[in-house]
Order: sequence, then C-alpha cells, then structure tokens
Amino acid sequence: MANPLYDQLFGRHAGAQTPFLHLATGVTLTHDAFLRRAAQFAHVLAGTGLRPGDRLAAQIHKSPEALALYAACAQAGVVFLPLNTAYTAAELQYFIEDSGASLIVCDGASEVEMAEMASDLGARLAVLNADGTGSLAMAADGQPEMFDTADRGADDLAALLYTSGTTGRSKGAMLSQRNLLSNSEALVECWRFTDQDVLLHALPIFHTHGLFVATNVTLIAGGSMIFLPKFDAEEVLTRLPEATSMMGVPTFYTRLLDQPGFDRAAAAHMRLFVSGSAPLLAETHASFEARTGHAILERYGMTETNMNTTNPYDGARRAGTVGMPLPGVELKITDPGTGETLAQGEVGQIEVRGPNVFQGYWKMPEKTAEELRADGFFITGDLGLIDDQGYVQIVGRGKDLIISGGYNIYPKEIELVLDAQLGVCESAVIGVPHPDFGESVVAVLVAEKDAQPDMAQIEIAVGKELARFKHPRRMITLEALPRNTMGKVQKNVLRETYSAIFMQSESVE
Ligand code: MLC
Ligand code: AMP
Repeated sequence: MANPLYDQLFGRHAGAQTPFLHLATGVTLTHDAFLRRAAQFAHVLAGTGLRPGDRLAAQIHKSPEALALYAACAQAGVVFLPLNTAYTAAELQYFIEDSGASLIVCDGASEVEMAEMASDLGARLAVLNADGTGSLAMAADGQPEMFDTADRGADDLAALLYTSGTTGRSKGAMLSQRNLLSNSEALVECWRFTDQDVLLHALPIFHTHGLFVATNVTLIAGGSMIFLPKFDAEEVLTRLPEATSMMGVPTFYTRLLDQPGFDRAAAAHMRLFVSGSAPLLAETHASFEARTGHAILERYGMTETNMNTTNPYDGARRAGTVGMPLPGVELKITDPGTGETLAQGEVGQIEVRGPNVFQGYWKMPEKTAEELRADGFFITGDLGLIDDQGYVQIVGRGKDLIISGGYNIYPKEIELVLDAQLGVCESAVIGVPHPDFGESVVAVLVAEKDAQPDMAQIEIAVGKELARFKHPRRMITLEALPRNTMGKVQKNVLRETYSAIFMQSESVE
C-alpha cells in the first residue's frame, strides 16, 4: 500500500544492516533494528484502536525509542504530536484537549499527573521512559517485527505541531506528508547529504529543527546520526571527530566557541555546520570561521513552513543573511498594509509559498485565513528584505515574539499569567539581548493602586502555569508603562531601557 512518508523516510531502509543511530552509550543501532522496533510500536498503536488520522501526543525524553514512535506513527498513519518536555500540566492540557489526541505517551515521572488528565479527556495513556522502558515498550515486546504499512497519501496529515500565538492561544500547525518530504528532499540536495554523512544530533526532537530538518534529511540520504540526549558542549566536542555535519541553534555555536579545545583540528572531520531557528550574530559567524575555518551555513524556517531559505553550499555564506529560497519555494516581500509586493531592497513582511507550506491551523479556519492567503502565500510575521545579491535578510519581527536559545516565547502568554496575579494591574513582557540564549525574558509590572505584588507568589504561579524556559529572568516594577499617544505600550522603549541588563552583569543568568 502507498504511504510516501513512511516509504521514503523509513521503508526504503527495510532490512538494511547499515548504521542509523550511534548512541551516547557507544551502542550503534542499525536501520533494520530501528524499523523492527518501530513496527512493534505500530502494532501497539493499532491494537490500542488508533486509526489513520488519529492523533498521538507524546511528551517523552529524546531516545531511539522516542524516534521509533515517530516512525511507528508514520507507518500506522497516525498523526504525530510531539510536545516539549518542559511544558507544565497546565500547558499540556490545552494541546491534548484541542488536538483530540486519543493516545498520550508520557515519561514515567509524569504518569500520575497525566493519568488524571487522560481520563478527564477520554484519552488512553502509555509510558515510554528515556531508557526505552515503560508500558508502551512492554506492550511492544513480543509483537511482530513487521507491520502492514497504512495506506496514506501525500496530502494526508503527518504531524501536528503547536506554535504559540500573539494572542496567547497556541495553534496546531497541520503538516502533510508532502510538506515534510518535499522539504527534506530539497535540503538533502542543497546541503549535499549522502549515505556517508554522520550528523551530530544534539537538538530536541519535539520541534521542526531536530525532528524534521535533522532526522528526515539523514533518513532520506541514508546516513546516520550521533544521537545525543541533549546539547552538552564538552560531549559534542569529543564526538565531533566522528561526525561530518551538525545542525544547531546559535546558542550551540556560541557555547562551542566558549570551549578552549574547540579549534581547527577539532572540526577537521566536519564538512558542514548549519544554524537556524534564531538569528546567528555576524560576530559569531566570523569568530567561528576564524577559529575552525568553517563558515556556518545559516538557513531560515518555521514550524508552519519547514525551511524556506538557505545560504548556498557552494558560494558565499553571508553572515547576517539567510540566503535564497529553497528549490520549489517562492518568497516575496510585501507591504504589511496593502499586501503589495515591494521592490528589491525594501523592508516588508516575508511571505512564502510552496510544497513546504502547511495545511492551516487545526480547527482554526479564521486564524488560518488571516495568515495563509487564498493564493497559497503564507504571511510569516517576519520582516525582511531581499538584498542586491538576492539574499534574504531578516531585519525584525512583525509579531511580538522572543526567541530564547531557539525556543519561541510569546510575551502575551506570560502577560496573561502575570496580569491575573493579585496586586498586578498590568504587565509588559519583552525580550532583551542575552549572551547565551540570544534573547531572554524580562517582565515589567505595574502594581495596582496601593498594592504591593508578592513577587515570590508570582514566581510560584508562573512556575505552575508556564514551562521553565518561558519564565522571566528579571521582573521589574514601574509606576506606569510607557505609552504612545494612541495608548499603546511602547515595548521598544522598554527594550531599549533594559537592553543591557544581561550583557553587563558578571554572572549571567
Ligand atoms: C533551557 N532553559 C532555557 C532554555 N533552555 N531557558 C531559556 N531558553 C532556553 N532555550 C532553562 C533550563 O530549564 C534551566 O533552568 C536554565 O535555562 C539553564 O539550563 P541550561 O542547562 O543552560 O540549558 P540547556 O539544557 O543546556 O538548554 C539550552 C539549549 C536548549 C540551548 C541547549 O534550550 C536547546 O536545545 N535549544 C534548542 C531549541 C530548538 O530545538 N529549537 C528549534 C525550534 S524549531 P534552571 O531551572 O536551571 O534555571 C524552529 C524552526 C526552525 O524554530 O527554523 O528551526
Ligand atoms: P517557530 O515558530 O518555532 O518555528 O519559529 C520560527 C521563527 O524563528 C521564524 O518565524 C523566525 O522569526 C525565527 N527564525 C528561524 N530561523 C531564523 C534565522 N536563521 N534567523 C532569524 N530568525 C529565524
């Protein structure tokens, strides 16, 4: 039966005794062993009653089994919904309810909490721990190691990835098989991936970057991955001599540069370093090249579109630019007011169209219509220009968004929590430069008249509601927020005022 995603990513390696995952433990898993485990998981999913098109939500640690669950979903035609391991129960509740996931897979540590939520929402629950144990693994043991791949088409949904919104409500981006496959194929070609590649994989696998860009590209090329549970600069340094390529967020590269042993010799076996998910400072690009001889290749993408542009493999990889559109992707710069296409060199909103662009937001037709035009162009919310050499430069964001260490944080979501606290009249959350995370979160609070907000209480409330990476690293109280004549809060003024607070302090938070 046809199932392009499974066939082209996974099925093509059936029976192959070639290496797929080199684990931190020293063990190497072959494609064949990986696919057999995935097939056993697929039997469990089908046996649990999941049918093609049903959603499976997974909040699990990075492991070969976690990746096999992604393969199992592809094989059983189940829509995969990976969730950041940092999300709190309050955050998870929304994703699971909104998606209507019928199976939740969680870590053993959160089983009790999740069991209650699952039963409230009428979903089943299974456990998959970082070491590959848990009820899902137990149910898979003894299942057949082959599974009849579900019949799916290129337009069928493969994954649902939630992205926060400027209104504070997250939206599920619907990604079809074609969206994922077309993008990985374009990237394999642009970045020259082959079956000889060994990708150093230290990204999380619950986001586009680690799951689709890194993993799918390796799978299509038939290469292997050094599959590390998380980014640790020292460990990455020791594994680099075995790798040919690496993908990371800018924080990976600044942290590597902080390692004294990171030099030309350490990177001598590498052919490619790719950066994305957040802006790479030109200064980091230059220091990296001076230290290693490698020009980092920067690309630009997002959850809704996968990758849109890339610097060239051959040719100048220009710092401060994200390169040219990928094959099959159209990109234009438009006037935010009129939607008219602007001339080369003018700054406007970046719009993209192509087989990479998602199918819309899950159960949100109005939101979809606001951002995805009828002619197929998606309004990214990023501001940029096309320079005289055809390279795209991102100059800012039309959306109120903070990117910290490659994670997106929407200020509105934090403001909603802060505003609800006793004694808080209003708040403004901003992103300011941070030496490690690129940007970090600062909250500015205005107290209600004659009230004294209890900061310790506020921190507790924030901790309960929001994932740790979203927490304000500084909270500042002001008499009033700066406003323009229209009454709109001037976040740019706040950003300017507090721009140096993380850069000048000796001890970085
Ligand atoms: C961890 N913390 C963060 C954070 N990551 N805080 C802010 N921003 C982050 N990104 C918290 C931890 O909970 C901890 O809290 C404290 O900060 C210090 O932790 P750490 O040990 O220094 O962090 P670490 O675990 O090393 O993680 C940092 C990181 C990680 C950069 C390695 O965040 C990471 O892997 N980021 C990659 C994100 C990513 O894959 N983005 C792709 C999105 S897809 P405490 O309690 O100790 O204070 C996309 C599309 C595209 O955007 O174009 O690719
Ligand atoms: P996400 O919603 O997590 O997929 O994040 C997508 C956003 O990350 C984009 O809309 C951009 O704002 C940002 N982004 C991704 N890659 C880059 C890059 N190379 N330079 C600047 N911003 C980037």
